[in-house]
Amino acid sequence: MAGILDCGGRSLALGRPQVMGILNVTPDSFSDGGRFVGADAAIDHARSMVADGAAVIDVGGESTRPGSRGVSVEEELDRVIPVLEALRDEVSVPLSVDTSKPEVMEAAAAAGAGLINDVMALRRPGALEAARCTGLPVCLMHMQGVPETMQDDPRYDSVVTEVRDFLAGRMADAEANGIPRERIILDPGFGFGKTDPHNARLLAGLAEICDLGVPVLAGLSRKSLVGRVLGRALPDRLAGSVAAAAIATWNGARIIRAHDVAETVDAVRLAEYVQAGGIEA
Ligand code: 9MG
Repeated sequence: MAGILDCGGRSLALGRPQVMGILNVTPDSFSDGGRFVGADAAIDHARSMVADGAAVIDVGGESTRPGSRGVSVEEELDRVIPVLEALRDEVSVPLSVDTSKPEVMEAAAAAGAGLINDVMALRRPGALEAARCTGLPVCLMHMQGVPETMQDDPRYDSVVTEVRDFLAGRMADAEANGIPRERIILDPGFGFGKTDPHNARLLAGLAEICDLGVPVLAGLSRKSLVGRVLGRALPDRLAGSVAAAAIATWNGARIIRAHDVAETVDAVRLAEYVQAGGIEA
């Protein structure tokens, strides 16, 4: 299992669980759409997430919330590239780019991204090749269907087994295409083509995904699972998101993707401490 992940020359220390701060530069993301679209607002927010303990910042220019439609390559480039270029001089932690498009992967790497976060797990034509050429680590996420329709009627016979097998297959494909295992992160994709019971089973069974032997990323922050189970509207999902982060950490996740970084870092550190039997990291 990874100790230090080389993110284009910046280190992500995965010897302990870390928090990835979410920076959506989209006008329509599900929980913070439009708030950080301008480069100045994005930089301020990234700086404050790093001060709160984020070990990596994930910059996304296309919403992947249920029901959302994609944007063009040009639109996505216009949103993320200026922000990455500005951020690389403003924060010292690795920058991740949340994209499925090969053109954006390559341009983002040139603009300072050190990690590719692909919710399509490099399934788009040209994505495997683009990711390999950047030499950057990649997060491969599971999704059943596409964002526009993925929540219509997701079905599995055995969700944990199917998600694990899919991720193992994508990892094998990446390795066969020149992306070494040491550069791979896996993610079960909470909320991406899954009902609440599917998400619950995946969270409880996360250790089976971790058994694939590479770091696992979990993203549950402010998601509908939290909202529906607890009966909470978007502004009131902090406590549920933090609880989900603690459970994911306890079950082996090494990177927690979160909006509310300070609170999530507390939850992750507490889970880590208890798991280590009360020994400080
Ligand atoms: C972009 N994005 C939204 N939710 C996500 C999740 O759960 N994991 C990853 N890797 N990316 C996500």
